[in-house]
Amino acid sequence: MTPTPEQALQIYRTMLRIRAFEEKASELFLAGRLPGFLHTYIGQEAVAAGVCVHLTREDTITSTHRGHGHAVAKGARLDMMMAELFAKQTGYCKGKGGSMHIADLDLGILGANGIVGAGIPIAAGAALTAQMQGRSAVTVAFFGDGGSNTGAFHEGLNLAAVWNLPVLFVCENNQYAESTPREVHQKVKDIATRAMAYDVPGVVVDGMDAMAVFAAASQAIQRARAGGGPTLLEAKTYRFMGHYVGDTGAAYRDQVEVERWKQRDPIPLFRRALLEERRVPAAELTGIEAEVQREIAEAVTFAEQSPEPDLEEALRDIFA
Ligand SMILES: Cc1ncc(C[n+]2csc(CCOP(=O)(O)OP(=O)(O)O)c2C)c(N)n1
Repeated sequence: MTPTPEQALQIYRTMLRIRAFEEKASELFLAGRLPGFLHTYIGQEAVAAGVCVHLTREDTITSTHRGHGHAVAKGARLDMMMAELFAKQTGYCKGKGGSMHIADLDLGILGANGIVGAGIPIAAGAALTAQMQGRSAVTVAFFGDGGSNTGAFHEGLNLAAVWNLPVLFVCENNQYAESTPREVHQKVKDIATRAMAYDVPGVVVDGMDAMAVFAAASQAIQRARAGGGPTLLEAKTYRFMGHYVGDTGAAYRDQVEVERWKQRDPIPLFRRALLEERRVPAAELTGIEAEVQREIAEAVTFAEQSPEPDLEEALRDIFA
């Protein structure tokens, strides 16, 4: 299955919005303008864009410490995200969460999560809720290759399998868990083979190819909506930058490898496919690119001009 013309342009726009947002955020962070930590998703955009284009507002997602891309793809506003990074009152968590805790329940974004693997059982729980309420909503859990080694992964997959839950587990295998190469922390060649242990389908897809992600996600999501239960989708991808902004990655991976993956940067790859295979006029793509740049500039202005949270805000929304 291939995207409709509207879906194809939506995927392209989403990838650009993620890339531009994070390039700007990295620049601001390195200039000392943002507090906290930033983990960029640059290089992995085809996964969030190719999966989330299938989701409606009623569907839900869980995310990781590398969560900007998932939030953007599920419909988050860039200005509120940027304000959150600036720790301003107008941010998604009123400036109290920062990069790793962006959530919007109305958009079905159940939250980024700094605890590796923790979104997986939350996704199973959200899918169980939808199933018990008789709704056709699905939940997508995004996590990394490192996340697939946690107990939460195995518990989450097991429960989703035995209860036949409408959930798609998307493992973004970007080849590293912090500074540890995947083959050092995992014996299996394909993480998708772990699905076998739970008797659910395990699918490997090229995570640099938005069209391939689209097709694989389409099948798994349709299956989940129709009561067919969970799927484990492993997207082979790569993070172009270090583990966090400030980490160059030079200590644990060689530049030849990085350059080899950059040859398959998902954005120019998809742009070429739009131009050559789908005959989208270049002017249309240039127009989208300009709109996204404008949106980023406006998001930064919005964040800069927003007020700081009140001091009392620190004591609100505390549950324990
Ligand atoms: C439960 C838990 N253990 C360890 C950490 C420290 N930690 C933060 S990110 C990370 C690596 C995660 O790797 P992966 O899941 O592959 O995600 P990626 O960073 O590659 O996107 C680790 C071990 C943590 N945050 N939570």
